[in-house]
Amino acid sequence: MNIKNIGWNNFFSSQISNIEKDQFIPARVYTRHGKHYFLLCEYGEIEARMTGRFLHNAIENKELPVVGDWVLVNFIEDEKKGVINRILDRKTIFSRKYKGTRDDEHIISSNIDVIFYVAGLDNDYNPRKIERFLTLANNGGAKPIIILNKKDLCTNIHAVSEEVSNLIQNNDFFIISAINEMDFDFIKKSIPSGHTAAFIGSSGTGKSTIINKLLGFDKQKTAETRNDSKGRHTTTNRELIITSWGGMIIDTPGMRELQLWADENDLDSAFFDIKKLSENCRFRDCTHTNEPGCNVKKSVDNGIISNERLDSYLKLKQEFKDLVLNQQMKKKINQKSRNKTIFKEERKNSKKKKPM
Ligand SMILES: Nc1nc2c(ncn2[C@@H]2O[C@H](COP(=O)(O)OP(=O)(O)OP(=O)(O)O)[C@@H](O)[C@H]2O)c(=O)[nH]1
Ligand SMILES: [Mg+2]
Ligand SMILES: [Zn+2]
Repeated sequence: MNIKNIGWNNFFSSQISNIEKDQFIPARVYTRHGKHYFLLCEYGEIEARMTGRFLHNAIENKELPVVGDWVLVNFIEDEKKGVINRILDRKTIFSRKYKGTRDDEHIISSNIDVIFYVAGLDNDYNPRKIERFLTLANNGGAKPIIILNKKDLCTNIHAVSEEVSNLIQNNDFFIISAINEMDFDFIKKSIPSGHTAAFIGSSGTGKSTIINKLLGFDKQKTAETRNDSKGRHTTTNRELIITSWGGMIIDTPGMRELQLWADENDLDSAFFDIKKLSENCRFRDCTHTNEPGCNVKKSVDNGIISNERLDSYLKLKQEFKDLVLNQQMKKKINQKSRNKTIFKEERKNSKKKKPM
């Protein structure tokens, strides 16, 4: 396998030292089952695990490989097995916050060029979810594209289309019916050979159905959407699939929530209209809640932006503030933990050096 066909380029090759070149081969993670990683490399598909040291030193979740990552592997050719030594820096990521109290970054996939957010035009459609997605996508560097699926179940396509086009600025969006659509060229064109796209969204919105149509055969299992909020979670694993035209696709399990993982600029670019309007607020640090001379509030009263959009912005802003605070606290804890590991290793090494 020529690894250039699966996304290998200068960004990654420039990260490898000459010593590493002699010891390791680069490989891309295409799926993972527990501690078993399945990789693609010049020798084809191989299975790999992490070194004990790697696992031991990984304090944060983002320090472990995810689907899409490029890793350096110590490859044992006879066994077709490898040991992962390190992860190469990621070019792009799509992350959310781990649900619940564990304030950790959850990288859903890495080194993706495009990220498709699939929403179902049945009961899943919610413009607030699209705003949230765009904020997260802005953080990771991949190009966001929105697919509104199940057009056949929607009676007010015109209104939805108008609403979404007001939310997305220069980003693309498509309204489709995956079960009826014959031509998927518009999606294929966004994933040229050597490029990688990930599909994300709630369970049952049709991600796997779209992927099967793109592939031309039913590779991914699909199942009827449940009518309650639980969803079915038909896809249970992330997997990178190489298509016949050379583009790569990552299917992901449905997500109920996209908790914020972003920085302030990401929020500003997703809410570009609010950002612009706020330039004319009387106070520079206006919170757009109850200050006099707030141009954002005035614009809500004048119908320029909706109250829901402003609420959504303020909610994300608060989430962002909480995230920053928690991160500062966590950084301190992690640093302590790292210092402890370094201290232990130093002690171990100094013991080894002692003469017998
Ligand atoms: N009516 C209608 N149903 C669709 C459309 N696209 C997909 N479906 C149906 O929606 C259901 C869920 O589709 P999946 O492709 O399994 O959804 P998914 O997003 O992969 O779900 P998870 O794997 O659970 O995240 C299936 O029964 C599909 O046949 C569409 O355009 N219209
Ligand atoms: Mg699926
Ligand atoms: Zn204001």
